[in-house]
Amino acid sequence: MKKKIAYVALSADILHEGHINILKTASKLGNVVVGLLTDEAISTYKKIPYLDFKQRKTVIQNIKYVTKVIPQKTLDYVPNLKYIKPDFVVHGDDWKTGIQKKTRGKVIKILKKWSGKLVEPKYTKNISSSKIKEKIYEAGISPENRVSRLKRLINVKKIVRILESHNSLTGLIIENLKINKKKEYLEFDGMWSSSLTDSLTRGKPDNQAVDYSTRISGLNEILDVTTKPLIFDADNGGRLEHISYLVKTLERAGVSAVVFEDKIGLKKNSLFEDQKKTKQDLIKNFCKKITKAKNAKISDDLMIVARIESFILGKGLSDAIKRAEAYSKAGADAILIHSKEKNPKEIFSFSKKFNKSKFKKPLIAVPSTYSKTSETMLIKNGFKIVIYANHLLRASYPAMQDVAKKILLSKRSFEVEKKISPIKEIISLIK
Ligand code: SPV
Ligand code: MG
Repeated sequence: MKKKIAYVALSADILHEGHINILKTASKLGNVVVGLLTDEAISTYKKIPYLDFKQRKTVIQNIKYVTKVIPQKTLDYVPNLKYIKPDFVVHGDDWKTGIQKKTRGKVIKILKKWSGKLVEPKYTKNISSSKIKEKIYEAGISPENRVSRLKRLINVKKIVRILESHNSLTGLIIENLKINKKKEYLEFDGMWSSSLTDSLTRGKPDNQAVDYSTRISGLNEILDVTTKPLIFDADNGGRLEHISYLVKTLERAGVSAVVFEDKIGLKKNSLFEDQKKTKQDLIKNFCKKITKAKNAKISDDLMIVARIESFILGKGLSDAIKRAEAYSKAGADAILIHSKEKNPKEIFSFSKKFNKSKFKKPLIAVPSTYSKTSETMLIKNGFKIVIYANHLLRASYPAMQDVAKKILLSKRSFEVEKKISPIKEIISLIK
């Protein structure tokens, strides 16, 4: 008689005795087929796994209770169950409540079609991958691990969501904010170290008056208390001769991507209307910078990003494309195409063309002025990373100004109490 089949779906990023218990139970019922959740499937409801699909597969298929491993591409079991028609599905009884309740209902319904059975061993108490992961996060992250996370996110997520961080507190907001909205799990994937907000928080203009050493010292403070990847805005990188030192320092700190912009001369923020005095670098010279940066880094995972300012300077699409292809050939791992228009027309015309090029690389958008453009639209138009480049600073400035004004006018602080964090909350914000 043909041996029965028992199906078990697993993420299996961090294995513990709970998993083994499930697999052992399943193996007593028949041949165990593991539906191993793909990185993409996992990223729809929690952080991407530490180990990628291939690594997790190697571990699982070598467990003695397992007969076969197949990918499960969605959280929903139904497509795989329809395909395999297992006699049993085995899952810990913890999913009877909480977010997995619906998935469980669907499993029961589909199993009925071929008289399959759901077997639910008692959940192993006091052990869960999430708890182990929390402990790992508390211990921090190695620079190597942080550097590599951005590339993995690009491979797994439809779009990688980055928010500006100008100090440790803003880093912690990005690190910890999680929202479960209906079926969707939402979080920021990483941080943007912005030259604009790094300058403004120090009361200086965004013209490189704040030197790299100062910025890197702030950066290290952010990295001290976070684990998510960080993209560093390096302006134009300074002199060619200095670029390799900058890249090495940033890599050692754990930065995942360094963005160089193709402008020369005294730096002026790209969002100013008047760009008359701003000059763009020669393609040839900027390519040298990219190559220099590429040669300086040690890890394959650190991304060198070329930022194109053609649209900012009123040059057209063909100039932007010509530069993108040259920078990509010179070794850029991604292209940031900047714009200060109110709508995304020009950057979408760029992505349409560049994504057909044989030199195509992942595209980054910075929708500061075209903020009506949604992530869905960016995905549709072929962008892989979105950077919200200045929003936490822009949020805090009017709030602080308002409170300062009110105290001045009221000649006491009672009137602002309702608008600010209660003392009780602020003193215990950092545990
Ligand atoms: C920054 O945030 O510093 C940037 C983006 O470089 S922009 O301000 O638009 O130039
Ligand atoms: Mg900048």
